[in-house]
Amino acid sequence: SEPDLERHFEGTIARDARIEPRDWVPEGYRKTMIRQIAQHAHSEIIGMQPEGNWITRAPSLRRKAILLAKVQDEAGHGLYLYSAAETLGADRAELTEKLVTGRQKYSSIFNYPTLNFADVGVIGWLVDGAAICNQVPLCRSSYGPYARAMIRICKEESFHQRQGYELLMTMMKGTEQQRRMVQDATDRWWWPSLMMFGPPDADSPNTAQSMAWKIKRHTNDELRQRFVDMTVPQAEALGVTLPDPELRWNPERGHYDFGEIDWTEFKRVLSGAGPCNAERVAHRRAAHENGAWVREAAAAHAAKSRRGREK
Ligand code: FAQ
Repeated sequence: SEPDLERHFEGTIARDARIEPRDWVPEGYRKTMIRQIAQHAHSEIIGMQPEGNWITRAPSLRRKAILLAKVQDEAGHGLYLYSAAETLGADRAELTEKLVTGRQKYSSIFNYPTLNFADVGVIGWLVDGAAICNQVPLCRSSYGPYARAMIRICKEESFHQRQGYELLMTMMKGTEQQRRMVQDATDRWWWPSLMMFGPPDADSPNTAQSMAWKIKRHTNDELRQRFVDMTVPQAEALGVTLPDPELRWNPERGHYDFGEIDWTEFKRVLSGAGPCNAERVAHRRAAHENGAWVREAAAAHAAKSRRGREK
């Protein structure tokens, strides 16, 4: 009966055990989980574009091989996240339809352009760094298929972060112009990276419920602070300046203080008016349409094999 199912669900959450696809879940939990997983999957897929832009122009075979591997990993992450959403009853074709018609979100960060090759390094360092910070706690998320997907994704994200940092270290040991490129890319990506963690806790409509359901383990502001604290020493080791005059260690709090984030910019990007929103969605839509024949052929092949087996 419904109260029994509800008690079982609440008990599973309280015991810190995982919810599995066979388990009954309240409709709100299902909706929230599908929303977060779908947005996450879309982010991985759209996130292939900014760096994909540099594959044909990587400065060496080594850099090209690394970048290809990274972008392919992102496709893989998107695919198993879509599979995780399917275990909750979502339809993958529908999720893609929602993405290409602008009805479902993906991370704000991927609406910024990649202007030079240092951007590839800075995306690895800051964007993947922020992603790891946000996603390591999600390995303990209450929904089993999502939590397990996160374990492998985080392992690959740490490779991505390392490749970015190593690329930047190399550039910083290079010419004056290369050092300027790294500083310029850092200046452009720092604030958008902080926005990846979502709105401040006071303006985050989903946090309280997602924490109660143990989907999220920390609030947006907690994770943002953790990221700042982790990144400042890395910037020092690299020899770049983070573009925030208010950034300083606060011994009383035991954390770095930092300046106010431009939330109007964040809202603008979320509303679709960021520098690359239209381009990213149009590119994804074109790729989806151009791939229609592959889906049709795969479906025809599957139907034919099924008929063969039934004979
Ligand atoms: N961009 O109430 P909250 C990657 C939305 S990493 C766009 O705080 P919530 C790896 C939010 O969804 C990036 N939308 O929401 C990679 C909600 O929308 P609604 C992907 C944002 O869910 C690296 C509304 O605002 N990572 O892809 C953003 O509790 C390099 C209100 O916000 C994940 O998705 C934003 N930045 O917390 C790939 C991680 N922030 O209600 C390629 C999993 C918030 O209208 C290259 N997701 N919104 O549907 C999460 O941890 C959470 O969903 C948060 C947001 C923390 C993102």
